[in-house]
Amino acid sequence: MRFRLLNASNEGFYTLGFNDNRAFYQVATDGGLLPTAVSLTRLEIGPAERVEIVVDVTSASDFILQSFPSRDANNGNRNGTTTLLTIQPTASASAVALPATLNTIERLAASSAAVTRDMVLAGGDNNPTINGQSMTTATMDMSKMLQIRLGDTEIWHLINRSRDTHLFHVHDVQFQILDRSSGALAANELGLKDTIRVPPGESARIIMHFTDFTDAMTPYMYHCHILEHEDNGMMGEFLVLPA
Ligand SMILES: [Cu+2]
Repeated sequence: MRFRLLNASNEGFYTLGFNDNRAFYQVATDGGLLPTAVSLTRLEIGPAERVEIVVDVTSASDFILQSFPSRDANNGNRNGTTTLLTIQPTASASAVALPATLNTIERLAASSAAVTRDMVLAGGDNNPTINGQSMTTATMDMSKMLQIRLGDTEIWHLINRSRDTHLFHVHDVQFQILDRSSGALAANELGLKDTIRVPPGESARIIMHFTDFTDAMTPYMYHCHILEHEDNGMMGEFLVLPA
């Protein structure tokens, strides 16, 4: 059975798994299917992230999709185990093999980027900033928006200098995660994303290609998807302009 899961919490993280620790497959991220299914027993999902999983529901007895205690102590810490869904298999359930290849995603090379921008995430819960700026309605200023040229590939270097985990979210495009300061990317980070977890003290680079939707008057947003951070100004805007 295939499940589409959205973490719609304002700030809470979920560490998903099953009560009998059965393995399941993650098959998709925010922006669609992964190249191949990834076998897991636990899957962390932050605010606004989406995943799709496939689980074999042939079973002699009921089993439970639950959230386990989170390792993320900074945001929405969940210490307990929470029941999310009890699955009651029926006799007619039968297993089907997953395809070996789910999707073909051409990896964007760092060398293809025309522009690299640093995005320094700093401040506390009440005064979070991106590159020293806190966006409020008073500071919304068309002349200060990032300007992105249609057709360009850009790298954004997300540098977390705060004590919180942030969920950096970009409108308009899906991006690829290029790399992380913490080490090699996990197999389930090789899909298309629009929201990325950046833990405190770490950095990550994302790469994206702007192929459509120019408008000189209507900006897109980028922001932390922890709503308390977003609402306190951890947000910025960009315009996509004709080349
Ligand atoms: Cu944040």
